[in-house]
Amino acid sequence: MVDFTKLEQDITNSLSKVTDLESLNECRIKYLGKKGEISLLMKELAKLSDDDRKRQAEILNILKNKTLSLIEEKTEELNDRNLNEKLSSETLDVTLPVSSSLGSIHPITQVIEEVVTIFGDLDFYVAEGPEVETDYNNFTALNTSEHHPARQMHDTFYVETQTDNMQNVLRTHTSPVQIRSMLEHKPPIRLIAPGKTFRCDNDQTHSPMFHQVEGLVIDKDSNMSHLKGCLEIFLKTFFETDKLKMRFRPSHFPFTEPSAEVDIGYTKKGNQLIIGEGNDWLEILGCGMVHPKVLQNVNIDPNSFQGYAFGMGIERLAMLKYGISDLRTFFECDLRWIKHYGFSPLNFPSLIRDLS
Ligand code: 2U9
Repeated sequence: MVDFTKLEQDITNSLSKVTDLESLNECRIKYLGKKGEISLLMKELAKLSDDDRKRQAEILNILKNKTLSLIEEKTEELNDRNLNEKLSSETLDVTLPVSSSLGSIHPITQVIEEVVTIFGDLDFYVAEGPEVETDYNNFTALNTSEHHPARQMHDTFYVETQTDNMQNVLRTHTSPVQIRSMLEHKPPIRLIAPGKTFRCDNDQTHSPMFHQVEGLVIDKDSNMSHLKGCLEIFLKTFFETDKLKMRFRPSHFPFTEPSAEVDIGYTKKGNQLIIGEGNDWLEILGCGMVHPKVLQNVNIDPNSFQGYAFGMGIERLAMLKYGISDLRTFFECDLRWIKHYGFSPLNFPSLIRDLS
């Protein structure tokens, strides 16, 4: 005769001692698995007389259900305990000091942030656009003729398209952002467009991917003196100097007329460049009054509106301000380089200065 009372005590005892899900499963197998004690007793029922089978089956069913609900209770208890342990071990102590292995800000990001801050103070907003552009937005709308050298294969990355009637390119400058903005918004316009640009060129002084920031102002009476004043404030604030020698040299761009290139004075002290003073000149940016044909291309009447535009390379600004001598190091992802030239994300410099 089976001692059901003892079996029930064994089960309750074993389950009360269980402290983890693995031993709980072992317990379940021991009593309820295919060859478990309760399962085997169930199989033995067939051998009993009708009366004994009925009586023992009833007891076994009660025992089986009791075991199942004890296992369910235990599973819930252990899951709750595991969750609480996990939650308390993952608690974040926000009062702990900042980790010393914090990453740093890449000089390109830093310079873009500085440029955006300065032009933001001058009431410019930031415009963005796609890096894959139509040939029309990148060249045609900007008065760059079919046979302009900038369109040649060796300068431009052409992107394969499904349709033959629309050629796509990787933008060679951020100017198409301004084309899109002028098509979307009526003047007055006052924007800067920072971002990645691409040209099929790769040597010591050229990278196939580089960064530019361009600016555009369109209003009823914007003129060359506004352009000069704006660039002077920008350059003085960016290079953190009130003494800044500047000169405008006549130049040519298809999208501006007249056009100019801007140089700033510098001198060398040992290995260091001192920006602003001295008798030597560094080319820093290009600019001009927006060509009337460009305005016409975006449905702005050149007899009612005029504007100025400028463009500069972010890498060049970073190299001059932070003494980085090799363009290629910007994109080598060398951890030692970024540790040396990178900026603390917690120490963003304020560039707001009183230039009056
Ligand atoms: C529109 C109209 C005019 C943007 C301009 C330059 C001059 C320029 C170069 C500087 C260094 C590019 O990175 S670089 O090689 N850029 O010299 N960019 S005027 O003129 C525009 C832009 C958009 C609609």
